[in-house]
Amino acid sequence: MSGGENAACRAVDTVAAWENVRWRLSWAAMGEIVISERLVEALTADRVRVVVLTGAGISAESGIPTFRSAGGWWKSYRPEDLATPEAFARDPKTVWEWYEHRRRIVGAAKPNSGHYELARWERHFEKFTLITQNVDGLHRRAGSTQPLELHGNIGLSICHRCRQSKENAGLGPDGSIPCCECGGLVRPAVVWFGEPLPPQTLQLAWDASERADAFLSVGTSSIVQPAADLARIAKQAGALLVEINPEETEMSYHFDEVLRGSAGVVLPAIGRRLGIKPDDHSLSDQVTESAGNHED
Ligand code: BJW
Ligand code: ZN
Repeated sequence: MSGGENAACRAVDTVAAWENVRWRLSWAAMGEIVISERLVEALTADRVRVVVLTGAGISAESGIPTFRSAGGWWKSYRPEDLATPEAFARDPKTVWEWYEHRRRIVGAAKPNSGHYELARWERHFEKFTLITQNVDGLHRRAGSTQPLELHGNIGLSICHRCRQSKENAGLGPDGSIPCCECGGLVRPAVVWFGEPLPPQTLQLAWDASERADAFLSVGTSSIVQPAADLARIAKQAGALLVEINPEETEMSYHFDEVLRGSAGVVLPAIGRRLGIKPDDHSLSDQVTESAGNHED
């Protein structure tokens, strides 16, 4: 096929893809979440491997601010002042104050119906991987037992120099920065820009994405790497790619299905369509209440 024909085919594909998306959007605008037959078929296939990647949007309905949408942290603060190793080296107190403030928000928050639905999915699907960019621990509190936390956990702390874990560390009442025996400063156990993700966790996420039959991207702007790449890996491997987000993202066009709505509404709607029983989730928040990562 000539280059010109290739371009023409791509143009037709583009129009068809946008028609598809527009059709879905028009339903969403009418307040109805349309779960396509294609998605139902994919999720009910024998031994289907389901991967879900979540971002800050799934916790928005729990009252935790996102980073980039309306009211998000990066609308009022610069990431380079709060979420880089350079910022911590320059002004550890300001960085700690931001994280202490966020720890208080997370501590007061409760998982929402989106988190609980995904905990049910873990029990429902034989092969299910939950990957999250969130550091708030709400998936565990909702009952998910093995979320792959790509960006760490805000409730935990480590030494910035020797990486040793530290129990219950935080800013002192006088504003002093917690210190390690090695002389290094203690910091929240999260991944900042320019830092590598925990290699084992990333590898597990990568492997699961490579093997996924259905990959659902929930409440993320799909901007931050390498997390955003997982959808691309899944697509290359032939997975059905689904985006759940009330807003369009820079990556929306690459998804096979776009469900415009909040995670707390759309995920349970999918669950109902699949016949996944809404069980009593009042237990799980009590069982895994601690901010720690591996309590179960
Ligand atoms: C709803 C909703 C509702 C609202 N329901 N949805 C290639 C090109 C350019 C740069 C890079 C590149 N590769 C790597 C980089 C650098 C960088 C990067 O990606 N930069 C981009 C900004 C371009 N990446 C890194 O530095 C990463 N490290 C790395 O690559 O290391 C390499 C290395 C190897 C070896 C040695 C050394 C280095 C690290 C990334 C760390 C990200 N950290 C943060 C903050 C720290 C944790 C914390 O304090 O919480 O993680 S940044 C912030 O963004 C946070 C999030 O986890 C992450 C993703 O954000 P997310 O979840 O998508 O949130 P939002 O706000 O963006 O989107 C929310 C969405 O929800 C919106 O779309 C809403 O519409 C939606 N929504 N309500 C459903 N009810
Ligand atoms: Zn140390």
